[in-house]
Amino acid sequence: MGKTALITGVTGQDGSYLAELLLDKGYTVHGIVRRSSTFNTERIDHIYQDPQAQNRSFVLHHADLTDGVALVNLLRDLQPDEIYNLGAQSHVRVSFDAPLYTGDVTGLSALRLLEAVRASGTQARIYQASSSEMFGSAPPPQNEGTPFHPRSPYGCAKVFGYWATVNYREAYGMYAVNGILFNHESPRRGETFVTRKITRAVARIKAGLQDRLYLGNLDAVRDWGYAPEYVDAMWRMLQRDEPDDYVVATGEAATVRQFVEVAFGHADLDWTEHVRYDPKYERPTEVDALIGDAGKARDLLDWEPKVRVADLARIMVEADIRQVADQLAGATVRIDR
Ligand code: NDP
Ligand code: GDR
Repeated sequence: MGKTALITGVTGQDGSYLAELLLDKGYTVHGIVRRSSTFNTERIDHIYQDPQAQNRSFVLHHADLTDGVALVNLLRDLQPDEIYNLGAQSHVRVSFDAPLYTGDVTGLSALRLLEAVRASGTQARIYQASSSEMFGSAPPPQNEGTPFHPRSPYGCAKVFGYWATVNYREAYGMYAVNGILFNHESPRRGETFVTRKITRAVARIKAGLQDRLYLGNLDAVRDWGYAPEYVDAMWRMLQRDEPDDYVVATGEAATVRQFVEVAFGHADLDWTEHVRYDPKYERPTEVDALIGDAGKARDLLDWEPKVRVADLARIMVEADIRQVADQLAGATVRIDR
């Protein structure tokens, strides 16, 4: 019998790639989808299985991370082998506008899920989506031993989730791990995160659909990797004999400005003609530089990233150019695999 996994945040960037990976490995995958007045399953429509189909390997359930009873009931019924907690209000800038909501969904929900595991008697291994944002103003390179100094309500919430996971591991002997993932992107990245905002604008400018791109701080340094490779690291963390916490990163640094230059360059555009500053996109406190040291993941998980930032920008620009072309042709918009 194959294993069973539950993914929260299955409709997000990482959830969609992780669902594909686990299905390929023969898992039965269950995902939590929150109720929305518009469709929010675009990233997983291509793997959707009809509720009437026999022997489904991909099953969606309506639930919400803020509803602890729903989580207990679901876990009691499913008794999964692995749980990946990817659900979150994941936008750092938005967390300053909705700090309490972010604290609840992104922070407290990690604890809610751990308690639901206990209450339901599930023996599942648990992955918590921790973040390099927890390091905040701690100088790079950051690794598993770097002290946290979060710089946003989102970062604070993730620190709470991190320690709740460590505490449940120590208190109850749970197999619970933190993946401390640095920024990772793809053609499925949400349109308001900076890389996708840039690559989507490049495609639209190239097609004559827009002329300007307004951005905030171009000096921030990030360590950008490729999302499909990062979900593989998540899976590897749950296959070890002992639970532990791991940094996942490329170790390569680039500024937002450099990403802009490379992305516009791929489409033969001069970025200085199109990019303008809008202070609206600045944060009250910024994270200046995140550059990860993923040596532990390399040594213990045998995990190594292949896609570097220039390739990543190219992959995303090309996908957005195809998507804009599809839109202009009136075709069904494709989600790049
Ligand atoms: P996304 O923003 O793309 O996806 C977030 C997911 O969480 C979506 O499926 C969303 O549902 C779901 N969600 C939001 N609120 C709730 C809720 N109340 N109940 C249930 N589900 C909810 O994030 P990513 O895929 O990029 O990231 C996955 C996780 O990894 C997140 O926890 C993020 O904070 C963390 N992370 C991400 C990094 C990155 O660079 N991408 C780096 C480090 C950590 P809906 O589709 O309905 O909005
Ligand atoms: P981040 O990603 O905050 O690192 O969090 P984001 O892409 O939002 O910002 C990266 C950097 O770009 C600067 N920036 C802008 N950002 C946005 N979104 N929009 C702009 O117009 C803009 N202009 C400049 C930002 O100031 C920042 O320095 C992401 C999320 O996926 C988190 O969930 C995850 O935990 C971390 O990565 C690791």
